[in-house]
Amino acid sequence: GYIGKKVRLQRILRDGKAVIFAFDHGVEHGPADFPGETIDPRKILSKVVDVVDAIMLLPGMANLTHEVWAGKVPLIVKVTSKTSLRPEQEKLLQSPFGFVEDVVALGAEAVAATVYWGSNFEDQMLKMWFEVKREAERYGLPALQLSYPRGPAIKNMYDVEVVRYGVRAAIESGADLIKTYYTGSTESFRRVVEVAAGVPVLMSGGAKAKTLLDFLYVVKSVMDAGAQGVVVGRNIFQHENPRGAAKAIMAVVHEGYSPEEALKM
Ligand code: FBP
Repeated sequence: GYIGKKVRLQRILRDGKAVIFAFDHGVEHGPADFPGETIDPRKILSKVVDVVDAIMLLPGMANLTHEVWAGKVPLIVKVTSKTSLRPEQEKLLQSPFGFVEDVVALGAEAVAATVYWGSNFEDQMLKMWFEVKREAERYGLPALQLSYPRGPAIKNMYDVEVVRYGVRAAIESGADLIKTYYTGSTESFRRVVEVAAGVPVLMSGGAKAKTLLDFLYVVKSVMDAGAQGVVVGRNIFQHENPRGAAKAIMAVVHEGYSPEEALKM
């Protein structure tokens, strides 16, 4: 095959690490996630596009905001989603939210898709994932898997054994980048990274932490565990200074700054 996938991956992971700004919450959580001026996607994106390594958007938003991001930062387009308006019993399923062709047409460097491992809809989600994967391979696009174990048999989705299972399943299904949950400690996250067999592991940010310093400790911990970076949404765009928050996270991931040093920047 051609080497496009490798070339594009290098644009995202320039020094082998990456901070990706996730901004797909408008569908998954709805407008309630965007307080104050963060309701204007162009405003929030313009504050971080020259700071982070990549941004992850849904297709419509990527198209709408191209004047803000194009030429400034690599784009990752997510092609699965769901609203939280759907019935409870169907919340463990995401639906197709665009095609790999759209991702290429948007000028993106990678495609992203969610898999809820262990959900009642695992079968459907895998069909979606492999469809994305097949197309992505044809175009030389890396595929980021949001590897989220969630389902009736999973008691604690942050449990290290559960997260490890999701990561193992992600590499077995051909993920080129894996986004998964923090397991609560450096030691346990080291075991998560170990199971990825060299495929880059990025921690999923989660709800806004009490303080930025608290969040930077988590970022530091996953980097100490050998992870390749983080995918962060709310801890950046819900912060009073999104640009400052993004810069501090970058300093911990790329420069190995301590959380305290990063905060002082
Ligand atoms: P956050 O850093 O805000 O958690 O963003 C990461 C993310 O995975 C988004 O890509 C996604 O929209 C959201 O979290 C989903 O959150 P959840 O499934 O936990 O409601």
